[in-house]
Amino acid sequence: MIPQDDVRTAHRICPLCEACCGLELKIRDNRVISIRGHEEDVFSRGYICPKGASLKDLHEDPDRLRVPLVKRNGRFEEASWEEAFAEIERRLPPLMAEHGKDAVALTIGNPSAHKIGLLLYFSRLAKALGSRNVFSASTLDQMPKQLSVGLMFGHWLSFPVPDIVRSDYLLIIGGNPMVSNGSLWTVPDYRGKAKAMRARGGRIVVIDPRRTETAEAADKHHFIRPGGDVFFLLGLVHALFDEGLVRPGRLAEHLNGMEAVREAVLPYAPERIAARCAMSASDIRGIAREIAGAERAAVYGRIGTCTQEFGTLCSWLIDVINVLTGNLDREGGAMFSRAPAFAANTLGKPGSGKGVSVGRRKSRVAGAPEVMGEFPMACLAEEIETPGEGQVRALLTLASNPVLSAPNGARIAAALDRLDFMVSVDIYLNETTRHADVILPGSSPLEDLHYDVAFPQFAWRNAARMSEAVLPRDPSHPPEWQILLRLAAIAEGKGADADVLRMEDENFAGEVRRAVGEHADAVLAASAGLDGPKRQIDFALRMGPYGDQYGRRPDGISLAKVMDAPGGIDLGPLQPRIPELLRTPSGKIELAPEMLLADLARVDAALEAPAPELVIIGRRQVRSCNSWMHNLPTLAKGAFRCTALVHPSDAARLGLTDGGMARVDGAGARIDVVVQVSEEMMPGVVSLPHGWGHDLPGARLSLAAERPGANINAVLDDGGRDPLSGNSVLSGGAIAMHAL
Ligand SMILES: Nc1nc2c(c(=O)[nH]1)N[C@H]1C(S)=C(S)[C@@H](COP(=O)(O)OP(=O)(O)OC[C@H]3O[C@@H](n4cnc5c(=O)[nH]c(N)nc54)[C@H](O)[C@@H]3O)O[C@H]1N2
Ligand SMILES: Nc1nc2c(c(=O)[nH]1)N[C@H]1C(S)=C(S)[C@@H](COP(=O)(O)OP(=O)(O)OC[C@H]3O[C@@H](n4cnc5c(=O)[nH]c(N)nc54)[C@H](O)[C@@H]3O)O[C@H]1N2
Ligand code: SF4
Ligand SMILES: [Mo]
Repeated sequence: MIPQDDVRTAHRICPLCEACCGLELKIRDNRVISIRGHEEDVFSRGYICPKGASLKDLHEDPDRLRVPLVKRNGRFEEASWEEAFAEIERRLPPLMAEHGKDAVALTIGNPSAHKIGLLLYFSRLAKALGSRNVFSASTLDQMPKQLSVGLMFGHWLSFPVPDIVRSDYLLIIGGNPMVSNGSLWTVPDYRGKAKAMRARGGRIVVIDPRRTETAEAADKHHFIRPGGDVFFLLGLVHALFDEGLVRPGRLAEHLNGMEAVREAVLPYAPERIAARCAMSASDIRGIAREIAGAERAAVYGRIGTCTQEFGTLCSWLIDVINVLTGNLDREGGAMFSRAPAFAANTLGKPGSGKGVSVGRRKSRVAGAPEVMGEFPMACLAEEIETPGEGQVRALLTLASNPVLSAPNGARIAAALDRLDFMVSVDIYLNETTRHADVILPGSSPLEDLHYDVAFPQFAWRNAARMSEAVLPRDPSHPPEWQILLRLAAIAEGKGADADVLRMEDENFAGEVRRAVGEHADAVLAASAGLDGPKRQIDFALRMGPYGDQYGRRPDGISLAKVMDAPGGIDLGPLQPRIPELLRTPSGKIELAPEMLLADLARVDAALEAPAPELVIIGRRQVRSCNSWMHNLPTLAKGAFRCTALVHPSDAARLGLTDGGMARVDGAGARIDVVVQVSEEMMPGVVSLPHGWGHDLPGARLSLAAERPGANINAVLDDGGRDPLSGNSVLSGGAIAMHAL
């Protein structure tokens, strides 16, 4: 029996995926004894998945870096923070002085969205660097959706999400929330919500080249040829017009471009495009009728619809269907959250705004347009390799592992070796950071306070929650926000020992003055005693849509009130927000943005593209997260998971056996995989999870290296991109396969 009197309870929002579950931790002597779902959490209500419990393993992982590493004579040596920053100061500013600011590139990876210090401060660092060469996981993920909602609704983060708790019909395309726990849709316990929806008589339909866990738990599943979604969606929209099913209802007065959409989809009768997406015309028309006929319906698409050649068009068409059927912004349809802080669609003048623009710059080598201030991640290697004015010679990576996460990692790895200087802010010595000259360790999530900046902006319900650090931090280890500020100070020539806290005070004061003008002194006085992220969170909450406005709305919220509420503050179900949410210059929903209509020419050209005999797609798994959680014992145990799922007919044709090894050839490279024969697959399609391939020399991931798995991205072509968003094509690459 563990004596209970010295056990304390702490709460923490899980930073490992977009579901943002509230966790309850039991702690004794500053060691975690157990982690479970926090029943009182107003948002996640006790839900937890196996990854949440792995935060203990992550905290205790002996391979997790705790002190900086500096490479000397080709070998990493432990260094003090002073030594590490001194090394960066010795090498970075001279390089910037000699080669210009664009010579330093910045990559930002997925965990940055889940770490307040990284998320709130990377833009400070990017500004200090002043380089046009910024790359992030967004162009391996959701950039197409950001571009489409930006063009339609006026802001990059105005994603509509299914109002699943009141919906009657849900069409899920290329997403597997049962495993991923939702994405661009913060929805803990999708399983429970889907079950409740079906128990109410609601219907869930899934479109996916694999019969996924989500499909298993749905009413109907249709296979689709990978990359065929744009044809399917155009066919759906065509059918809605063709069969007189267009009824935007109250949205009609807030729309621009309905007629242009009708004309644009005329050529895409389901009968014409059906073969291209490997669905039947009658199924496509049937789905159109079901959506239109349902009382309240929502269409939702995720990774499968983004990581393809027509990612932006797919993302757009999904919301076009939500609009045309009157389901956008209505209860039970696809609705917008109203986040308590940091949401641009709650700030400024309601109802219109500047909208979004793209292509203000072009990448130097490929001429790829900037989107949201970034170039495509798949352009990183060529920017390092190609000599000339503006060549990238130094790189900073923030929680980013492109050697595994981006297509053609071998090329990226070779490019990283050519850099003059590389710094990584990361928690592991892994496939990417092994190339660095200096690694600055980020903190364990348990030692960090947490507030989700992004995810409440597309959540299933409105809420305000905040977590304090659960465990004390080693005082010599700066929090990530201070690491980024110090890097910014070095880039700005203020030196490695600059007073970053004072810089931050000045910065905050400037921000407050810009935001509230004459009231700034009162706000600054009320913020005394807070610093760093906490001060920014308090300001954002108090000036946000539910805020107390520093006393002007006394029943409004503040950071103190949120922290006092066990389990957070519930802010209610989603509410209709159009037109108030719109930030387009017209103040309307732009249903037919010019650049999207123009892109249909590419669709026409691709209509006749023959289907390759065999293609490869990705797959997420419950006990894994992207490229970096394979070193944690509770997740790594059990059956080997990096298997290639192959349909029995393909296995028979290719002579592959269940459990046997096979070689996959694609994009000029090859990987060896373990075969798993599975009826779940669409014939002609192979599924392999991403983020594996932990057998590269020089990494320090002892457990992951025992069963390294194969890297799917090695056999994907880094030239495949959606030209509008710059997003990589990660789905549907042609491969050949034979038994070994
Ligand atoms: N083929 C294929 N490729 C894909 C995908 C796919 O579906 N198929 N998915 C893509 C998607 S959606 C994404 S988001 C990307 C993700 O790719 P990345 O952006 O590279 O993100 P991760 O793989 O999660 O790697 C995260 C890095 O952050 C480090 N890290 C983890 N926690 C912390 C922390 O708290 N602080 C710091 N400083 N560092 C930390 C890890 O050690 C690791 O180096 O992969 C993409 N790649
Ligand atoms: N357990 C776990 N959870 C995660 C992650 C993880 O690695 N593990 N990663 C997190 C991240 S970074 C993200 S972005 C989200 C992603 O969240 P989801 O998008 O829900 O994740 P996936 O499981 O990759 O689902 C994509 C689905 O698209 C299908 N697909 C592939 N190609 C096509 C196509 O051409 N058309 C169609 N219609 N479908 C296609 C795949 O078979 C797959 O079922 O998950 C997050 N949550
Ligand atoms: S679903 Fe996501 S947020 Fe919830 S416990 Fe699992 S990893 Fe954490
Ligand atoms: Mo992602």
